[in-house]
Amino acid sequence: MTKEAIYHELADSVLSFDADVVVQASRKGLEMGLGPTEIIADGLGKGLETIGKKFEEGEFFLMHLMAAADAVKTAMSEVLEPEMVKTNTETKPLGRVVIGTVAGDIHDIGKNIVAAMAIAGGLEVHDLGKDVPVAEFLRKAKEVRADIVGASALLSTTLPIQHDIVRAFDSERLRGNVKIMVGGAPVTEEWVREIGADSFAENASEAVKVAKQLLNAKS
Ligand code: HCB
Repeated sequence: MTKEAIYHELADSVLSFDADVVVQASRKGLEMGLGPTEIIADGLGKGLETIGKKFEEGEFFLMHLMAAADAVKTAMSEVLEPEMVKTNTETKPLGRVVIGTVAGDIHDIGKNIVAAMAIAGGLEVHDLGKDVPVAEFLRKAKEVRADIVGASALLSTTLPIQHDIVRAFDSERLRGNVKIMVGGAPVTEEWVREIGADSFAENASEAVKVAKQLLNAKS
């Protein structure tokens, strides 16, 4: 079986809206030698993208988004996250990351993947969950003396909250110590420049790479 064929099978499994089918396809992906990030980025993520498009076009409804998201979350917690975390061989964390999905936004699949990959990459991760107020990002970052804050946003209506986060850290004069990495499907490099964030990442492995670059730049 080619890699492409497994990617197709993974993407199609999401369109079954059945957690067992997605779990099975993910296990098969691992058995065939794919890494958990590949399984998500090139397989399950493509399935979610298709569902998002069909939702936009009116072919699918909210219940479809919810069922697909539940199925992917099951595969992540049962199969993929444990695999990611297994690869962490660091004994001392390389740096501290506070991460969350911004206020008004409950899309947390991508953020969860970034958090799991960051742990696997040897970072100490404080996951605030979803729908997180700006003040909570600030409070937690101060409490744990975070090096990096990761803010995820998936909606055009919640994207501006990333700007609010940058401004909040600016006004508390924390930007020297805390680097801000934004992410989520609608985030572009242009947006990062516009709001004055430190960086962004298109996917979870990129996020870990960027986080390590930000840490190196700090030290
Ligand atoms: Co949702 N939804 N949704 N949704 N949803 C999107 C995002 C649309 C694009 C679908 C569409 O219309 N085409 C759309 C947004 C349009 C827009 O604003 N321009 C949309 C909408 C409209 C809505 C509702 C408003 C629908 C409604 O109620 N009428 C509603 C909003 C609820 C709310 O948040 N207040 C809603 C609800 C839902 C759920 C709950 C049913 C479900 C989310 C479940 C969950 O997350 N627990 C859902 C889903 C699943 C989606 C789609 C289909 C998939 C999102 C996803 O998980 N992608 C999405 C369609 C799409 O995005 N194409 C659709 C896969 C992950 C892996 O990608 O980009 O999140 P990611 O993360 C990447 C990457 O960005 C980066 O790394 C991750 C891993 O590789 N990254 C970071 C992410 N965060 C980072 C942080 C960092 O610091 C660094 C990197």
